[in-house]
Amino acid sequence: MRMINVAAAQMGPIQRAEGRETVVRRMLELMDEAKGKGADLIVYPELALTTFFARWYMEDQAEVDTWFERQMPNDAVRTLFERAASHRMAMSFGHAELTPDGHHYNTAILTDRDAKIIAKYRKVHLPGHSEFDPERTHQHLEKRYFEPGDLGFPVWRAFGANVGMCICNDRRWPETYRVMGMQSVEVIFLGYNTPTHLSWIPVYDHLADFHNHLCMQAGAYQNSTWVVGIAKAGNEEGSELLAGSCIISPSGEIVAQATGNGDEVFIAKCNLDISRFNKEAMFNFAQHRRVEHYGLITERTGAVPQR
Ligand code: CDT
Repeated sequence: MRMINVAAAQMGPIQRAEGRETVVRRMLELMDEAKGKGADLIVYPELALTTFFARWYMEDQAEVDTWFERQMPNDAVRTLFERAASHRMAMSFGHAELTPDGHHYNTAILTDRDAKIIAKYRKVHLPGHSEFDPERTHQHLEKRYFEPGDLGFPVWRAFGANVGMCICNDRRWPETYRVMGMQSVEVIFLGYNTPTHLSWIPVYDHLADFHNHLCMQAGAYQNSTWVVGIAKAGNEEGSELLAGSCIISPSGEIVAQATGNGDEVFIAKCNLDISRFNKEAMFNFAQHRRVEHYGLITERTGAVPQR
């Protein structure tokens, strides 16, 4: 049986003035706790090293760039990599990436059990807007500060499994999971920073938790894969972020879940072999997909109403 003990490391809020060193200390505590629970791998949220800076409008690019990592690993996270290697624990976390040739991405990495980076994903579906919006109590300027990821949705062979990653808003799009499903993905790691109140369209605020689980559970079931969804949660700079971190089995069921909205580790023993059940039955793609009818999905971006 192919088993992997996955630790979900939900993080509480990170305030703007909180330096990376302080945050890394929190991440180390979570990692040590995960080690005590027997974890093989730990998953942290999107933009795990800083506050969700896209809520602030900034015009000075030099200031914006202070939120980005120019190298990974770097001095600020060195201890995290060292501790992971000494625990023989793989890890995944999100950070803002500034490449040597000046590109800005919302990125997640995956390391092996020697803390060597073996996979990198760059967020494809960037939500929000690119200019200051006076209607909003908090901005959501991901389209201003990041470029859409240029790596697609790869699936890597690691830990005896087919592993994929995506980030936050990606989880709301069925295409995200299906492209990985087409590569026989068995476990997906994803971190999120989700404001519970969207001031410009508050109509679904009360359903934030439901929608979070709905899309991840559907993605897991329809592609017969484990999904590990990890929040940065709680009140960050006056913006309330959703909690609800969870580990979802290929059946679509939540098998482990955070209990609060702060720093918290919980674990699930994920049997990768059960992802075969529906890969060979209900969602046996080779037998049942009808690609001749799916063309519009890649031909069109926006919906065109019928006349
Ligand atoms: N970080 C992120 O992608 N958050 C989005 C909220 C978008 S509201 C403009 C999410 O889908 O959770």
